[in-house]
Parts: sequence; structure tokens; C-alpha cells
Amino acid sequence: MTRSKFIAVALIVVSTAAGIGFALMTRQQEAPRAADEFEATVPNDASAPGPAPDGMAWIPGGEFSMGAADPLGKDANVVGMQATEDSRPIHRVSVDGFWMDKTEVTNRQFAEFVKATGYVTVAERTPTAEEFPGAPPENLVAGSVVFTPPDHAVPLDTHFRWWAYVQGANWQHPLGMESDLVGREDYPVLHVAYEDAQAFAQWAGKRLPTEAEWEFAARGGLSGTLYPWGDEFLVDENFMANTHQGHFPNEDTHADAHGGVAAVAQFAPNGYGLHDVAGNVWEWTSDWYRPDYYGELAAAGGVARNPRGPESSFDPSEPGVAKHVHRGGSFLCTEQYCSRYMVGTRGKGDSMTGTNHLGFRLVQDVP
Ligand SMILES: [Ca+2]
Ligand SMILES: [Ca+2]
Repeated sequence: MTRSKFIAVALIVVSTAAGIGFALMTRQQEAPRAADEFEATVPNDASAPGPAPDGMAWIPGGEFSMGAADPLGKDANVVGMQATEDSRPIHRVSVDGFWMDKTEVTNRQFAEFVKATGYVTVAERTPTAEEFPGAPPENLVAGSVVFTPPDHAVPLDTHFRWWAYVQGANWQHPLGMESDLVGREDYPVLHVAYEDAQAFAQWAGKRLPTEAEWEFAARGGLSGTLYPWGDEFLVDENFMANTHQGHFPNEDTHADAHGGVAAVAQFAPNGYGLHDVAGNVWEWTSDWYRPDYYGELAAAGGVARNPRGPESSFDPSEPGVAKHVHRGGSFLCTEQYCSRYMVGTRGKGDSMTGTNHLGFRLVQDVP
């Protein structure tokens, strides 16, 4: 998702491909899950160094197998390869202990920050002709990228069919100028670009997690499971995360009881006390994105200690757009399109672009 593309090309994108049906590919491919590539998580034995800061949980750190393999019994064309291609090879990593927010940062918390600092987010700033040379002048309006589902099935060939750049959309107006935060104080803050999350972190005396810290924490002490809670998506027929059910993107049946984004902590926490590490909103990490980074670490051999990501970003699908890693998937993730609520899988996004399914949570080092 790249805000600049919307600004450069078209303000509002509306699908015109009515009537083009879309069929899920159903060829079943028994992709090996390669569970044996995962070795046991070995947490550090250091107990929490003191009382937890407000709203945070102690993550002991330790050594673990990082990455994702194709899930057994799933259609590799739909879910497996797409979701796990850049999250291989599975490689051994260790991270030191840290505190982590139990939930995604909320509107209530972000409002305190803005009140204290007067901070203006990227989405609230009017784009200039200098920043976007060649963009039609009428496109130079403040706004953000909003999920705008069509009312009919569409081909899943381009996300422009269900994302639109909406004038006036920002963290205070998540769906556009007419929307507000009344009753949404405990929902995750949305429409935050990377630098917005960084500014909040600096104010809060915290920092964004590295990708490795995020995955270690999200795994909750388990080793190599598909999800933060185990290997079955439903547990006793209960949903464990806010994801998307129904035909994507035009129908959300909210079988998990939440259509769209939900207030934080509506589902049980993982083994480390963290809520919504799968689903609800994607979360920024501090690592630049490169699809070959895991390969580099694996080739170096041994255990990667506190890896902080590659030196720079490169996404072959959008060269020239600097991206950071996103983790955890969102309320829009579905095995029909994006199954990245699987705990070892990766996402990525233009560092200057927030959307209404992207937020963040922070970590704090031991003093
Ligand atoms: Ca849902
Ligand atoms: Ca999340």
C-alpha cells in the first residue's frame, strides 16, 4: 500500500470490473509444513527485572526458530506460498528480554500524545507539488488510504479494487471527514505512518520492536506453531483473533463477532499476555523490509543475535518504495487473499503510508 501512488494517479479509485466473477483455486496441494525445521523455543531464564510498566508484559527473550512454512492441508496456491515465500528459510534467532505493550496502541493513548505535543501525523499534512511532482493538483489533499469494499465480487488482482485514498481520513477520522472516534477510545489508533509511530514512541520513552522481537513475543513461548495459540485456527470452535470471514473483499460476515476493526483485547491473550498479535490491525516493526533477509541470516549460519533487519529496504514488487516490515495481519486477512495472521509470516508497507488496518505496539528495554 503506497499513499504516493494514490496521490500521483487518482484520488478515489472505484472498481469498474463489475460482473467479473472470481473463483478460488481449489487444487489441493499437500505442501509440507516442514515442522521439523522448527526447533524448540528456549526462553531465557531471567525472570522479570521488576514490576511491569503500565499496560506492558515481560517478554523473557531467548532462542527460537523464526519464519513460516506452508501449512499442511491448505491450498498452496491460495494461502501457502503467498503467505510464506519471504518468511523462509526458517532460521535460528535469539533476542534479549524486553517489556512489550499488551495491546495495540489505542486512540486514547495517541490522543494523550497529540494533546501533549501538538503532533500532526503524515495523513493530516497536505501533500505538496514538490513532494509529488507530476501529481494532478486536485490530488494534493490531506487524506489516507481506507478499505472501501465493492458491493460485488471482484478479481483479486489489484488492491486498488478495495482500497481508496480518502480526503480527510486520518487517525481522528478513520473512515473520512464524516467519521470520528466517539466510542472508539479503546480501538487501535489507525492511519499512522512509520514516522508517526516513531514520534509517539519517543514521547512515550519506548521504541518499536524489531521484527525478531515481535515474532518471539507473538509466539508466546510456543515453538513453530501456525498461530500464536497453536496449530488450529479455531479452538473449541471459538475464534481466537479478529480476521475476515465471508467472501473477500465484498462480504464480511463477522462470524468472529467483529466486522471491521475491533477494540483491543477482545480475544484471549497469548502465552506472554499479548492480545491481538494475530489480526485486528497490522503492526509496524523497526526493520526495513527485504524478502531475502532471512536467506542472508540463514547463510551466515549459527544463531542471529538481536537482528535489526537489513541496512535498507528493497521490495522487488515495488522498487524505489522504502518499506518497513508489518506483522500480525489484520481484520481483513483471510485465507482467500492474505493469511498473514499466521504468526511466522511477514507483511510490509511504504513507510509514509498509514491505512485503516495498520497500527503499532511498542517495547521498552530493561533500564
Ligand atoms: Ca472480523
Ligand atoms: Ca495486531
